[in-house]
Amino acid sequence: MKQKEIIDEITMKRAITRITYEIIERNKEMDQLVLVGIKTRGVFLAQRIQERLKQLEGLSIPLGEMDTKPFRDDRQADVDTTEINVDITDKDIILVDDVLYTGRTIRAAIDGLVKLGRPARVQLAVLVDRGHRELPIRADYIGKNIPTAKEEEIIVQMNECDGSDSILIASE
Ligand code: 3GP
Ligand code: 5GP
Ligand code: MG
Repeated sequence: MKQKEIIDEITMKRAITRITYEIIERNKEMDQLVLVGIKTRGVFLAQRIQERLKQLEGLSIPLGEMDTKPFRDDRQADVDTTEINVDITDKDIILVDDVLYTGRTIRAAIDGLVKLGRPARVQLAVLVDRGHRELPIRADYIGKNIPTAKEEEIIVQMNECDGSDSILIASE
C-alpha cells in the first residue's frame, strides 16, 4: 500500500479557517446556527470550526454529534450514539464530515436530523470531497477537492484521535 501526504498540518488549519470564514459570510443570522459533526472525525472538525467561530466572531455555537450508522441503508447498527441536546427546529444546521464520497452517509444524517425536528436549513461542510457521488448531494463548504479512483482511500488524521494532522492518499 502506497501512501502520499497531500495536505499537511498548516494547509489543513488554513482550510478549516477558510471554511469558517465562508460560514460567517453566508449565514447572516449566526445565532440560528447549530453545528452537527458526523462521527468520528466530523465531530473533531466541527469542534475546530466551533473554536474558530468563537475566536473570530465571539460566538458560542451549539454542537451536536451524529451517529449515522442506524440510518444507513447498507449497514446495520443496534446502538445510536447520536447526541444533539438542542432543539433543531427552525435552526440552520451545518453538518460536518471529514470526507464526502458516495453521499449515503449525508443522506442518512439528514434522515437522522429530520427525526429530531424540522430545521430551517441544512448545509454541509467537508474537509475533502473525493467524488464518486451515488446520490444528488453536494457540499456547501469544501476544504479541498481531491479527485480519487474508487480503489484509492483518503486517510484523514486528526490530532484528537491520531496524534497529528494530515491527509494522505493511499493506493495499491
Ligand atoms: P471517520 O472517523 O474518519 O469519519 O467507522 C470508522 C471510519 O470508517 C469512519 O471514519 C467512517 O467515516 C469510515 N467509513 C465508513 N464508511 C466508509 C466507506 O465507505 N469508505 C471509507 N473509506 N471509509 C468509511
Ligand atoms: P459516503 O460514501 O457515505 O459519502 O461516506 C461514508 C463515510 O465514510 C463518511 O463518513 C465519509 O467521511 C467516510 N469516507 C468515505 N470515503 C472515505 C475515504 O476515502 N477516507 C476517509 N477517511 N473516510 C471516507
Ligand atoms: Mg467521515
